Amino acid sequence: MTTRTPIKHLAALDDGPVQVSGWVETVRDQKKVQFIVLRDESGALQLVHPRSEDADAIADTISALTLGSFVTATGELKHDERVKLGGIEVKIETLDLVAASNPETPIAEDSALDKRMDWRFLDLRRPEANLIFRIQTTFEHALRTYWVEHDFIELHTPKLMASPSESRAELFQVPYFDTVAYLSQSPQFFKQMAQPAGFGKIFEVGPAFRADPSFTSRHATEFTSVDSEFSWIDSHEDVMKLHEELLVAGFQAVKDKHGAEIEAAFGVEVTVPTTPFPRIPLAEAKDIIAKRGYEVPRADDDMDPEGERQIAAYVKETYDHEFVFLTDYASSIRPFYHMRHDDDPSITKSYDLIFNGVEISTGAQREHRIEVLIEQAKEKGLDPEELDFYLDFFRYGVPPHGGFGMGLARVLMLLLHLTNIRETTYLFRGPTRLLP
Ligand code: AMO
Repeated sequence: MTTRTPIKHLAALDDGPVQVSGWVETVRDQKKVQFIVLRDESGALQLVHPRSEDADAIADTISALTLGSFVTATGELKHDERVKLGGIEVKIETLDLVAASNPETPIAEDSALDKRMDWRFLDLRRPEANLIFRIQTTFEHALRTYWVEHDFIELHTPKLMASPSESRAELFQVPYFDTVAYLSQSPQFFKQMAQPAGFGKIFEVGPAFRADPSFTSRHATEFTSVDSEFSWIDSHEDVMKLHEELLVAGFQAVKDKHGAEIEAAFGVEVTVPTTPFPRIPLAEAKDIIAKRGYEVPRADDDMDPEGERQIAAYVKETYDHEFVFLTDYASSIRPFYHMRHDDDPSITKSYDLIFNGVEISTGAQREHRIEVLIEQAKEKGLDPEELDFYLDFFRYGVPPHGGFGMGLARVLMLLLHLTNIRETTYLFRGPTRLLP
């Protein structure tokens, strides 16, 4: 039984004997005295060893230490304001080399991102990387707490499917006994199925797969999708309300718990967004950015990444807000399951949520009237027979409902002003990355 104390708890202890474990970050091997900076998951600590004139086994161990090795030390904790690292140090009494590291460290602080990804387990030893996943834990926990307190049920929908879940584009196909299966691109159909199942309000945080061959800073072939879906809505406005309340809960928790650390590590002040977030119909957003001199260079009615940055800049200047809901996307560019406006079927009751200039989410009210749904599927060139299992949900009655899907790594990237979701994904998956 070990009596190891996490490093961050040492400062609160009185001077006296302690045991610590972690990996060796640096060694200063001087003639009279040796220093080790030891790091664990909670912080860093200076260990000190004054060399003895006689045979000195501890000194020999320290001299032979390779950086990154895991060690356990016991010794005397001493508070001393002169110690730069937290005002404490531990004078070594015993030192055990528990697991030695290869002497050559394959990455350095300035290594290229891709190289760091090759050695992700070493890259993640950086305290900022460790912090990112603490923030993610806090954020997800706050969202879950919100959902649970509001009577949502957590689901885990299957990721092996008999049909595409979003579209034939970006679809992974896998051999499945005598047939083929597809990897789920989104829990879309199954989160909707929870409505005729009578669950009322559900959420899921789970993997989604897209066979997207592009190398951008915000696309992965596997990502964590944060999804929610609920019944008895009047319009997509209700979905946006839930969405913004969840984000406020998540950001508040992150700010409360990590605000100071985030400022120190990333130079970013976390802003808890005010509600309601600005909402701008897409057509209006395009007019606004056109007036700012940017015409979206697309043949269809969609927005592009530069347009998203432009409208975000406008919203920041005008409303001092980091978020904007772009609403009412054209039916021509939205999936068949999005509900269209009664008075103008050329636009959908849908939105994209933009955070600091990048899309983090899509949401909508869904079409729940079976005849309309079939018509819309046909119009999109889909075969209703292939969708029959999904259409069946609606043949037995489904109340008005809606929901959203949100990319977790994108939220973290934008929250911390990082430039790539590879930094905020534990193990990134892309077209040329399946390792580690
Ligand atoms: P959409 O396809 O817009 O909508 O995806 C929702 C959100 O998921 C994230 N995302 C991705 N993140 C990383 N890499 C990718 N390749 C990737 N693709 C998407 C984005 C995006 O905003 N079923 C709908 C959601 C719904 O209507 O409920 C859907 O999947 O942050």
